[in-house]
Amino acid sequence: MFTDKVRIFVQAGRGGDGCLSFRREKYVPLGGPDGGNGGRGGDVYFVADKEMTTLQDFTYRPHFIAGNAEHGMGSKKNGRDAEDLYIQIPTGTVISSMEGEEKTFMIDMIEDGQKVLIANGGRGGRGNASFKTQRNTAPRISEKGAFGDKITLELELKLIADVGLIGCPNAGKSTLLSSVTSARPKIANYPFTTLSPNLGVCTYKNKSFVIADIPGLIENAHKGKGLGMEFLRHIERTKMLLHMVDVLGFENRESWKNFELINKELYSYSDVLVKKPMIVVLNKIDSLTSKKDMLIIRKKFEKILKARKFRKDFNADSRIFEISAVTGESTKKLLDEVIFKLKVIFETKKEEKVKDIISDTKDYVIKSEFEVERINDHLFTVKGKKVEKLAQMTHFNQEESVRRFFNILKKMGVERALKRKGVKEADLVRINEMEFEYKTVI
Ligand SMILES: Nc1nc2c(ncn2[C@@H]2O[C@H](COP(=O)(O)OP(=O)(O)OP(=O)(O)O)[C@@H](O)[C@H]2O)c(=O)[nH]1
Ligand SMILES: [Mg+2]
Repeated sequence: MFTDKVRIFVQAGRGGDGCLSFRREKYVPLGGPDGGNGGRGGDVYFVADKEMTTLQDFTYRPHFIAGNAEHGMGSKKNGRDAEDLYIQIPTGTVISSMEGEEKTFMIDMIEDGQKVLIANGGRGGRGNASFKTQRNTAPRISEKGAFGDKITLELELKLIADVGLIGCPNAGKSTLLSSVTSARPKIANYPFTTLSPNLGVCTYKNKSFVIADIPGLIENAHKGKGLGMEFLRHIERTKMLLHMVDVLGFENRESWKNFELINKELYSYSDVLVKKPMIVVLNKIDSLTSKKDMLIIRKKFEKILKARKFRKDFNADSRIFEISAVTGESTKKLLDEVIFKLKVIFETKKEEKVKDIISDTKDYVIKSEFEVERINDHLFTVKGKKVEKLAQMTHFNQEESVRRFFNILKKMGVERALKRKGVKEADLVRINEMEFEYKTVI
C-alpha cells in the first residue's frame, strides 16, 4: 500500500539535573560548592533521504523519543549530554505540527540530505557550583533538568518524481512505467486500474530518473470527479510531464479530443502544471491497422500543437512521439528525449538561486511571556513557557530555590499581573500541576 500521510509523536530528551554538593576533603573545613551541571537532553532531527519512497514504516512506529542526559555530579563534574536522535524521512515529505486537529505547516523537506531540528532537548539544570556568587558563597540551590520539546507531527509525502505520467484512464501509463522501470503496477483493460500513484526508477544510458504514474484523469476532474485529481499535487513537483494518449480514443472520443480535454483540466487545476515542459506521447500504435489512420491522427495533433493559444498556455514540445508501450516500439527514442530534456531543465535550474531553507522549528508563536487567568474567586493560573519551565526546573524542597523562583516571578511581573486580576491573601495560584498560596510578601 502507498502510505502518504502519517501522524507521529516526537519528544526530545530531558536535561540532567544539576547537583547540590559541597567539597569535602580531609583538613579542608570549609569546602566550597562543587555540584556540577546536568547535561543537555537529546535533540530530534529529521533528515531527508531520497532512497526512501514511503512513510509506511512510521505507521508501525509512531513514537520517537530522544535520550535523557546525565545528571551533574560532585567535584564540579557535569553530566554528559544525551545523543541526538536523527529520523530519516523520504525526500519530499512535508512536515506540519498538530495541535489537536489544528495543523501548522513547518517545513517542506525538498532536498536530499536536508537536516532540520524539530524538537529541542531540555537544558541541563545548573549545579550549585554555578550559583556561587560573592554574596552567596555556599548556595544550597540547584536546578532540575528541563523537559525536552514534545510535539505531534503530521508527515505527508509528496512524491518527487522527475517525470509525471498523465492522461486519460486506460491510455497505457502504467504499461509504460512497467516497461521502462522495475515497478510492477497493476495493468488492465479498463479505466481506473491505477488507484494511487506508482513510482519507478528508470535507468537508461547510465542516467536514472524517477517516473510517477497516477490514476487517469477525466472530464471535470478539477472539480473532484474521478480519482486522478487528488494526486495531481504529486505531479506538480515533477520536472516534466509525459501526456499519454491512446490512439484508439477513450469513451468514444477521438484521441485528439481526449488530449484537449485533459489539457483543459490541467489548465483549470493549476498554473504550475501547465507551465511544465510536456511531451506528447501517442500510445498503442501497434493496434492501428492502417497507416492512413496514423497519418490522420498525427495531422490533428500537429494542428493542436501549432495553435497560437495552445503554445501560449502550454509548454509542450512540438515533436510528437508515437510508441507502443507493449511492444516497446520507439520507447527508446522517447527515453532519449526525456533524458535530454531533463538535462536542459537541470542546467537551467542550477542557475536559479537556491532558495533559503528554513532550518528551525517555526511552530512557536511568540506571545507575551505569560498569561494570568482567574479561574474562580480563589484560584488563578499562570501560563507561559518561561514560567512553566522555571517551575518545572525548581526544587521546591530547597529553601533557596523557592526564594529564587518567587524572585524571578516577581521580576517578570507575575505578581503585578496577579494583583491586577484581584488576587488576595491565601488565594491559590496554579502553575503546571503545582499550587501555591499567595502571600503579600513574596
Ligand atoms: N495494444 C496495446 N495495448 C496497450 C498498449 N499500452 C497499454 N495497452 C493496454 O491498455 C490497457 C490499459 O493499460 P494501463 O497501463 O493499465 O493503462 P493506464 O493508463 O495505466 O490506465 P489507468 O490506470 O486506468 O488510468 C491494458 O490492457 C494494456 O495492456 C500498447 O502500446 N498497445
Ligand atoms: Mg494505470
